[in-house]
Amino acid sequence: MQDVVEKVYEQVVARNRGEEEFHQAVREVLESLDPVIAKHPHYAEDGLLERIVEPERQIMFRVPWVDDAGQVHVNRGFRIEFNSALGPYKGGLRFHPSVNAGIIKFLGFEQIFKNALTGQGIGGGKGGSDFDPHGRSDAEVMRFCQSFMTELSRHIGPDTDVPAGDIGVGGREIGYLFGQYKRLRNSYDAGVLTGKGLAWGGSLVRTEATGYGTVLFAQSMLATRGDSLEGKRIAVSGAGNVAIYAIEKAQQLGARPITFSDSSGYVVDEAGVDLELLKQVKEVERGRVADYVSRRPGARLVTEGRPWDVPVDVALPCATQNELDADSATALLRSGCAVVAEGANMPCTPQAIEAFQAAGILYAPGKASNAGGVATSALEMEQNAGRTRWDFATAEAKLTGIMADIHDSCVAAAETYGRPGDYVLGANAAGFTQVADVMIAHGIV
Ligand code: NDP
Ligand code: 2IT
Repeated sequence: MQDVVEKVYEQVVARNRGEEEFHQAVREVLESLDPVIAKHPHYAEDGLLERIVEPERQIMFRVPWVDDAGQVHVNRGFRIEFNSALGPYKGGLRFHPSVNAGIIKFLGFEQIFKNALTGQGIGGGKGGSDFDPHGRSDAEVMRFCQSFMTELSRHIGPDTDVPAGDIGVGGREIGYLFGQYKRLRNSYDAGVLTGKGLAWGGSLVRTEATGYGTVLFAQSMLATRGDSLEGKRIAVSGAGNVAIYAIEKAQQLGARPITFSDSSGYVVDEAGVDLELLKQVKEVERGRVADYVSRRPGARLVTEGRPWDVPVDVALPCATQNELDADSATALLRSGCAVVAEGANMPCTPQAIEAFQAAGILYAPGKASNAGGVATSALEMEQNAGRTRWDFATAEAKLTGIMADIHDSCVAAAETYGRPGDYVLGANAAGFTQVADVMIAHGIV
């Protein structure tokens, strides 16, 4: 990295001790900025880099709640309002025991550039809690969400900060959160949360959007090499919202996804994933991947290793950060995998990304390839503001157009800065310059 950029990185590490995921996300963006700063030195003036790596506001709060047995639990809640240059803070809430300030900060930082790439006027934020919804009753999840929103409601609003789902937060949780917000504010501000139910302000296609968008991005990358997903074998990780709808869109485009996973292991189904069964097990029953295998002849459960050990043409990591390391990358490359598109946020380690780029395969960073989810959240906000509701085809056509535009702006930026085909540089440079130009216009704030 250039001296000026390296200094900013060192400051981030010194100021945010022990927050490795945040350091990792910042380093990836700053490294990409070398050619941008070299061409446009004004981006390193007036403390712009120092300002962009510092959240505008960080909120941390106690979340007390009572379980079904009457025992009191105390979790920690977070909301990082990272950057509002382009619009209200926007980004999901993650409920997972691993959540801490560094993880929420890395997610909030990535969200700034991802949201800029969508072109929809949304700033970057993220939140969550170390609460673990697994094994909790609906009543426990409801009481937790009500306690969480009791504090969060002071900080959010349709023009201020608009949370949505992420790991552990889906339609059920957004419902409980919205119910409590409405009660506290005595106001039906539908636009305060996205990922809502269809009967109370939600948008068609929001459920499918992240997974669909990731696969559409992979298809666009393949098209640059005159190829398509038709007939390709795909490894998917995760078995949640993003993974399920990545599998659905891949099947619609004629590909054959053969794996999915959760924290108990991964499933290999050489005949191709039975999507109806997977939805039944995961969305309806909230079960484990073993419940799929017990009902699907020919499928096997592997409890050691990762889906990346299975020979495939395309890999779609859709579970969590740093789930695909250098060894996994080597295994994928050895088996001939030629496309990696991230459905999750930062699932590939820096060493894995280096291996993919050195091999010259198509690799898309999550801030570009998984932007369809937040883009469709912005479409939900647009429908809420207009008190209107689009049909599935209209919403899906808009998502498809946005993903194509994101792909094309990554390609164009990579060319502008001298590394054609480098989607990491393309996404970071295109996202950064949009935010930076507006921050300059707004003055030193
Ligand atoms: P879900 O909670 O619906 O599903 C998460 C899946 O990943 C589950 O199968 C879960 O297994 C698995 N998983 C999560 N953490 C771990 C872990 N530490 N180790 C092993 N497996 C794990 O979440 P989503 O599908 O919504 O999110 C998946 C990824 O996509 C995340 O990185 C998220 O940030 C990203 N993303 C999500 C968007 C959205 O719209 N929902 C938008 C853009 C990105 P288990 O149940 O066993 O924990
Ligand atoms: O990481 C993400 O982009 C999300 N979890 C979705 C955020 C949103 O506001 O829809």
